[in-house]
Amino acid sequence: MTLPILYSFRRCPYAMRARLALEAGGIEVELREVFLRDKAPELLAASEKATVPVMVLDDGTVLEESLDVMRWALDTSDACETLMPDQGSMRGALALIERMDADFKPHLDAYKYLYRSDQVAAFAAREKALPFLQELDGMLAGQAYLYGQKRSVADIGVAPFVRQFAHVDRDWFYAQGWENVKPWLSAFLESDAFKHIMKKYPKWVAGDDVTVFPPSEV
Ligand SMILES: N[C@@H](CCC(=O)N[C@@H](CS)C(=O)NCC(=O)O)C(=O)O
Repeated sequence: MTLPILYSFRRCPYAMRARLALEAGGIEVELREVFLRDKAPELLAASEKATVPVMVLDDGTVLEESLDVMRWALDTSDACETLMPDQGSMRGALALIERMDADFKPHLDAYKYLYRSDQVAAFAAREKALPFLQELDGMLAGQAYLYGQKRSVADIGVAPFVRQFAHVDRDWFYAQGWENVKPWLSAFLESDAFKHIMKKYPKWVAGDDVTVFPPSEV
């Protein structure tokens, strides 16, 4: 049986959420670790835009967006049940992820990329990212996860980006209020699922043995 192929990059938050959704559904794929500065020709042939993650299914279908990989995992496995919010709806949880991509991620990118070269601009971008974090903090009041007391698709879709935001300047991040976001992020970082999907792999080249993801052990 041929497995779907997942082109992935360990540290990419989009690839993380795709891997988390696959892991939640117990879906096995052939993982091909990509180096962004030296992308495999096979990735470039499968996807013109060649961002990660990219998933190539058995029938040749190519999923070029992390959210499409997540939706595919929800549709084809137990992930739909495992990652179903216990408050609100799956649709609402997915909409939160889309809103994060549109309203938070651009400011996160500017903050991260300008941090070393232009702190005034970086801090202005950081300021613009704050309303979304404050919204998350409000959602997490009195509950462990964004949509209740169980992990849902929203948590795995959003947390990798909050991690990236926190890591730009950890001292500053952990000195802020966000009394609900901080424990939520810590629980995510310490979760078995996160450890499982963060296993390190060497760069894939054609001819390598197949790497099956999720790994049987971390
Ligand atoms: N909208 C895409 C964005 C994916 C994305 O931008 N991934 C980054 C890495 S985190 C990437 O591949 N960038 C292209 C590059 O660096 O060449 C998704 O959700 O999958």
